[in-house]
Amino acid sequence: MTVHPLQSRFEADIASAADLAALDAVRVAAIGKLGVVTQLLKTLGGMTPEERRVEGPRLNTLREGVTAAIAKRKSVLENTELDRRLATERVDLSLPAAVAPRGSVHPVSQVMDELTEIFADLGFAVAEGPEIEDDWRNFTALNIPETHPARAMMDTFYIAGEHERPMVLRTHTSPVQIRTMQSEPPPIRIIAPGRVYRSDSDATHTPMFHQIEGLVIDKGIHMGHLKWTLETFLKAFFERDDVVLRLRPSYFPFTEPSAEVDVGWSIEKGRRVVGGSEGWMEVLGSGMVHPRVMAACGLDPDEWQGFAFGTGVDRLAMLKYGMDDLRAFFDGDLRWLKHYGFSFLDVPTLSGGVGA
Ligand code: 2NM
Repeated sequence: MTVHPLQSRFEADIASAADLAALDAVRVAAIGKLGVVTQLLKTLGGMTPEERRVEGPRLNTLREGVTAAIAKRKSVLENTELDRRLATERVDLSLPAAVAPRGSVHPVSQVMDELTEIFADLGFAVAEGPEIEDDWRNFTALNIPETHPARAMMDTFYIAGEHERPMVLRTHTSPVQIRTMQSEPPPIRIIAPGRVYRSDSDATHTPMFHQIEGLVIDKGIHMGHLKWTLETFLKAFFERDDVVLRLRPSYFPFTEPSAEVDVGWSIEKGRRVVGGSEGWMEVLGSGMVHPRVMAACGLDPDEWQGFAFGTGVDRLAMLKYGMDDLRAFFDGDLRWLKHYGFSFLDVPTLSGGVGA
């Protein structure tokens, strides 16, 4: 059998097809419905048997050869196309991920996270409670008498309502400690961070602010445990080993004895920083939980002892990060947030060590 003279022409056309479109044009011209080879195959019917015996195998071989050559060339061209795309459509992993503006963490959230992290390292769990509290848990259970000025209309937001007992916007997170003592058996080690409300508004007071309180209840707990815990916490929080504490005797209805806690400050590069003891500033209130508070929560004060402490999260944030106007915290000004805000995952911990 001789090779059809058209075979080499089509093979040359196929080999020189530069892309898939050009190759398809060759396919249509050769073996498409109106293609040359298809038309030639149709002429077989009008041939003599002798002519057909020569021409039939030759034309079939031609069609098969062209079909196979096209398939082979097609796969080569497809691979070339894929290589080109892989080379040119590369993802540049070195480009910064965020094209849209990135958010930042509010200083209050940042400090809340820092405090939570530090106390978690010390074995404290986080407890939460409602911001609308009953008057009993906010005041009475905490040994705050009916006549105490903190209960006055001008100091506390009362909620009129269907409740038998008056409801208030909690003035501290202490009612969360009350709830915990009522519902969980000791030993207790918790912190209660959250929003609190007082009818007060000037450069250093906002009607809503943030507190964190801590409570430890166990057997044989004394002021030494309180002092060590607060010292360890303040060193971790201010990220300095030279934090000095001063406990001043004080009075709170819910603790006895009570102590206000000052930290020493000193001047570094013309700025007042925490550390050393050139002067003092108050950062915490604390004391041993009053036996009447224990009893109100159903705990026997002869069996259990505990210490508690409380501080303002906003004030701690101002102190640590050098912000001067408390009102700016809640203005929602994005320029302020951009200036003072934090990036994610930037929280110092006790285990991370000082200066981490
Ligand atoms: C403070 C200061 C001292 C305190 C006491 C209690 C409770 F519920 F255990 F009695 N919770 N928080 C406390 C004690 C809070 O804040 C300045």
